Amino acid sequence: MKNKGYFNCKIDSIKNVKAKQLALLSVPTITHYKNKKDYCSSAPKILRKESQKFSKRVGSWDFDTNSVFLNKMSNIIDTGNFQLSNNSKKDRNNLTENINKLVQKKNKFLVIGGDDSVAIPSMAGLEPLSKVHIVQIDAHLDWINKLYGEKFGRSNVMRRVSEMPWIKSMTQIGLRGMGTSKSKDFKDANKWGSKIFTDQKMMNMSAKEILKSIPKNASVYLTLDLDGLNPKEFPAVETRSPGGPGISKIVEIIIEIAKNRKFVGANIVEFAPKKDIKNLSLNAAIRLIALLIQVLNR
Ligand SMILES: [Mn+2]
Repeated sequence: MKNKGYFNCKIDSIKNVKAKQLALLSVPTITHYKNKKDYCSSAPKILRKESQKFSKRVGSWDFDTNSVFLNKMSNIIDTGNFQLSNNSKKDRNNLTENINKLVQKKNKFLVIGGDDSVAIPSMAGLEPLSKVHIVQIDAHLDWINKLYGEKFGRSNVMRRVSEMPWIKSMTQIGLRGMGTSKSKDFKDANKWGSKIFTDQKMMNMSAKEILKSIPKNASVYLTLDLDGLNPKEFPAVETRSPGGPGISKIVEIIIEIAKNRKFVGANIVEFAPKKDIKNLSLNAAIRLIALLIQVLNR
């Protein structure tokens, strides 16, 4: 029997993705910090398998998007598991090249990680768009230049992205407590022009208000680090940061972006399956992936 993809969609090579189709990419962690263990490379396979249990819901009413769930199923292509060599630079370039080709063909895409380091080569692939706004949801700033001798790891994401000429602006949502960022990192983010909505700042803000930070004529890409969510709703992350936006807030933000901006793609990263509690996060991740597929597949 032929293998099935997310929600039982078709699996095909990334080279065969046709015009206007939505491409799903499953990418294990590419760039590890030295001496840090791998905690989320198993995530894409677990999420795909879980999503297949929901394939019976195809045709159900989706209350998040007010539309029929997976109405245009044939438009969704699961491009299979991204294969890694033992050379992270080569793997990053390979991912970037693949995404660059999709973007050139105007395909929308969703990257399912893997840890947050996967977001760097993904956003590098947005180059053909020339004017991109990044929305990052994360408990952490991720503006560290170099950590444990590495510049392309999960804490370096927004700094690396800020250096890409096609990334013109960014909104960072959900920051709280203290991570590994220093005051210089925060100053640099501000100086660059990042619009920062800390957990405290956004607490009583609607998604519409937050979206005012996003230029109307930009292509919008969402980088969703799941540790940005309240760990009481999403415990399966390596670093649990108490507080933060819940699933409903994230859903609201995604729907607003999809409705009012040019939404071109997203990545969802940092699901650490072993840290889950009674499948709470697994279910939440499926809801978010389903939503992203729904809104990107229009
Ligand atoms: Mn994070």
